[in-house]
Amino acid sequence: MDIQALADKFWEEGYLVLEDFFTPPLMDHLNDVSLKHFGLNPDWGHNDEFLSRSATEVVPWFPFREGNTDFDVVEKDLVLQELTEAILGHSWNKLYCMVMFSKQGTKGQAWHQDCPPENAKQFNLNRLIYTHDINEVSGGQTIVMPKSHKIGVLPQGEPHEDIEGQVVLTPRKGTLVLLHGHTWHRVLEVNGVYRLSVNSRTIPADTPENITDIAVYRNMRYKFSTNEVIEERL
Ligand SMILES: O=C(O)CCC(=O)C(=O)O
Ligand SMILES: [Fe+2]
Repeated sequence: MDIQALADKFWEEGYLVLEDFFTPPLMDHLNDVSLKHFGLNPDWGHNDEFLSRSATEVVPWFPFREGNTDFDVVEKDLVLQELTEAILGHSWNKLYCMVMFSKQGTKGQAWHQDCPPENAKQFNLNRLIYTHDINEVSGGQTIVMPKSHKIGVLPQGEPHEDIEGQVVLTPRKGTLVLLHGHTWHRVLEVNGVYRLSVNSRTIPADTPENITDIAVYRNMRYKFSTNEVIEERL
């Protein structure tokens, strides 16, 4: 694996897809651990205003904060560490590991940027791991807008409409997707019994740890720590 070539591709496109990065038994284990935590009908982690305004239906879980160490193998993967360093440079930091669950029939996630794009040097790097197949049948495909990490702010508009040039990702079990936090992205409606993804987030040196506190949607900027819309974008 030519790590530098992969890092260059990431910086060109704003995302990178690596299939079969993790083994099926590890993915089955992490899928089981996650389902044990969530069940199939967990309560929403967000308040009603966020759920209706953001058109985003996902329940987060931060396993390390509860002393669960099953996801440690992912964070300790040496190739993943090397790739992260090639992309972010020296002294990058872990941010947190978040497992995301969506119920059958839910909307997925509307177009967003994980953090404000005004300062190109300050961003989060999503390291997304898929513990089960995501495809046309299951729904819940991840959609990205190539090169949008270099454009700036996501345009105002409909939360879930197609944007010309978007790319639909269908990550299989074991796929790693690296995604720049300024890259415009969304998740389609979930048809399968559930949808899970794991995100081991990291940041470059000198990036504030609350970098993902404010997310940008097409209709608003939302601050999670205070549960408020801090900017209307209608
Ligand atoms: O679950 C996914 O495929 C992407 C979720 C997402 O938007 C994120 O982790 O920032
Ligand atoms: Fe996101």
